[in-house]
Amino acid sequence: MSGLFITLEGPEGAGKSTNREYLAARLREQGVDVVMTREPGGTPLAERIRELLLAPSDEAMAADTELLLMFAARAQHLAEVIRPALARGVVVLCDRFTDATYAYQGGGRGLPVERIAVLEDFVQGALRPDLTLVFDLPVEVGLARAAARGRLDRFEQEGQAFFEAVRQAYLQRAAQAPQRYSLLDAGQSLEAVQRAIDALLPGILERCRG
Ligand code: Z5A
Repeated sequence: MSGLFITLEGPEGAGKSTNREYLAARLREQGVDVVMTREPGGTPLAERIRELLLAPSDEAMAADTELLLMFAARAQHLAEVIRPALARGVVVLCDRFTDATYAYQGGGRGLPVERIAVLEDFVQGALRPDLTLVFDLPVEVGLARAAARGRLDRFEQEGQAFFEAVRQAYLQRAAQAPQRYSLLDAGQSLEAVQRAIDALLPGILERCRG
């Protein structure tokens, strides 16, 4: 038995967490067993690494340190949560995964894609998400939503150019493998975004049951 691995991606304030809850509720209504999790984080140790990654600090974090911490947290998360859930046949809904590394550390920080790919293969083996929902929206809209929450984390303190590069990296990845990615216009009202998720549900349910 093998579950389904669904990731939710996109820039700041795109609505990933809100819509992860929504998709989980729709799937559970249909009797599907769902585990919700997030990255960086998802286990106590990985959440401690998340704190290191997100806390603003006087010491600038080297881009490679950031990259390795992302994958260290991911290795723990895969071992403790994701792989066991998939082995039980559960649907895993994960708020961000390795596409975020390609977008933020690759697109945003400018690290070579090949370096990320080596770590991806090392940490994940052959495991890749079955489906990735990319919530796309203009950078300024997402940043305004994030700013409305108050104190900014280390990533949210980056400038517009960083987030434009992140957005473009997501769009490029989605365009390169349209069979794995579903691109959603997250700049619309929440109701409209959730109608778009509803439209994806039959296909997701078919894959859960197939
Ligand atoms: N990161 C990385 O660099 N590399 C990696 O490999 C990974 C992560 C895995 C933490 O992620 C940081 O880690 C992240 C990238 C980096 N950078 N930052 N910052 P995170 O997922 O915890 O942080 P986040 O992206 O900032 O999450 P977020 O801002 O909470 O965004 P969200 O989950 O997409 O949005 P939300 O919480 O569902 O919604 C935000 C607000 O907008 C909220 O008030 C909603 O009610 C509202 N909202 C949502 N949708 C709508 C619509 N459609 N209309 C109007 N208002 C809406």
